[in-house]
Amino acid sequence: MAKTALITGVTGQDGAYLADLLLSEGYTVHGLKRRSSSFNTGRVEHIYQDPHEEDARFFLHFGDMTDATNLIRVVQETQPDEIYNLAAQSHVQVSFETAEYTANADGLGTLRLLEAIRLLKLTERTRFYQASTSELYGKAAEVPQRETTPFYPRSPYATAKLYAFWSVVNYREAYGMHASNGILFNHESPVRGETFVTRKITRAVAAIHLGLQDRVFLGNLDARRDWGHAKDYVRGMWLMLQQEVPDDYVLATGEAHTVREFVERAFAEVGTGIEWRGMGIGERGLDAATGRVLVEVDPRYFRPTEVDVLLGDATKARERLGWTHETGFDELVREMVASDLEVMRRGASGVAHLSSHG
Ligand code: NDP
Ligand code: GDR
Repeated sequence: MAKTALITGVTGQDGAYLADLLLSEGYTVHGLKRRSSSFNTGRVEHIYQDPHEEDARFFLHFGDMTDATNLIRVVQETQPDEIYNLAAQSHVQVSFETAEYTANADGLGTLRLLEAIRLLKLTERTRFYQASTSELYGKAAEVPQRETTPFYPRSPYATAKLYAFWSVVNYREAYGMHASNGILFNHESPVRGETFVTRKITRAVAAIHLGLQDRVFLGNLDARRDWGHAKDYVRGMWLMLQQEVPDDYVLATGEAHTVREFVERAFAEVGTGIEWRGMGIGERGLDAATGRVLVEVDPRYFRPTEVDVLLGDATKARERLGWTHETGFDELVREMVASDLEVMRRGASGVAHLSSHG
């Protein structure tokens, strides 16, 4: 029998890649989408099917993680074999401005879904994946971080996700639910949200190269992240729910780079070398050939508390799930820059709205 999955956050980066994967595995896929005054289904447009079509296997439902009755109804209607809880206010810096909302959507939202499964007596049937995060490690006690590394969250986003993480563990232990946490390190793609640092950089590189933008303003250039490709990571999510026993797993590449290195690598894709001048707030990145300023540090992108180094050890996932990443750092940057160049050349991405503050 073909399986049915419910994906919250289906309109986001990971939701779109996961929906693709599950449809290719023969699933019927239901996705939760928010009502928005503007179009927000661009990432899943290529798989959208008219629900009236007889062979339709992809369906969208309006919903919100802050609305328990809505979540209960959608779970009841769809009776999923698997729920992937990817919906979240996922921007760390924004969470400092919207702390209560982030706690509600990311923390309590997860609890609402777990409760929906319990109330609808689906604990035996429905497997649950929680989008946990390397941000839980925050000011980490060890490098690299693995499943046993203690958590030390450094933002309202991370504290909300901490609540969600432990709710999942508790429902697993209390009710025997097949509920797993994927502790995923940063993963990116050409459809990464435009205000996360990688996509902000690759869009800026494309726009600067095409003469559409002057320079890009960034925050902490010294932060180190373990960046992988979203396509690889959604496969790991799926593998977690195919295991007999639920558990928590780190997914990571095992390689970390600074934001500064990401900038250099991305500009190298368009043949531009970067020379750094100054330090801290005054630091600037110059075109090595012309001396033109292309990168400036703007303290408004500094966070009240920063996560300095994230580097993951995915040994457990490799040994138990057979998971490993396929796309390396250079390939990831190349794909993102190439995609942004193409999108901007086609003029398809609201180039008129581009601002150097991204
Ligand atoms: P995105 O920000 O791209 O997508 C988030 C999704 O959640 C969007 O579909 C968004 O809808 C939806 N959403 C936000 N708030 C609500 C709400 N209140 N109710 C319903 N839906 C909501 O994130 P990613 O795809 O990058 O990440 C997926 C998940 O994985 C998130 O939970 C994130 O925190 C987590 N994560 C991500 C990592 C990464 O590096 N990408 C690493 C580790 C964890 P809309 O499109 O309308 O905004
Ligand atoms: P992160 O991703 O906070 O790791 O969370 P982000 O790309 O926002 O930041 C990464 C690092 O880059 C530094 N930085 C900047 N960040 C942004 N957004 N904009 C800038 O201009 C800028 N300049 C420097 C940041 O300070 C930070 O150190 C992502 C999200 O997807 C989360 O949902 C997820 O849980 C974690 O990854 C793992």
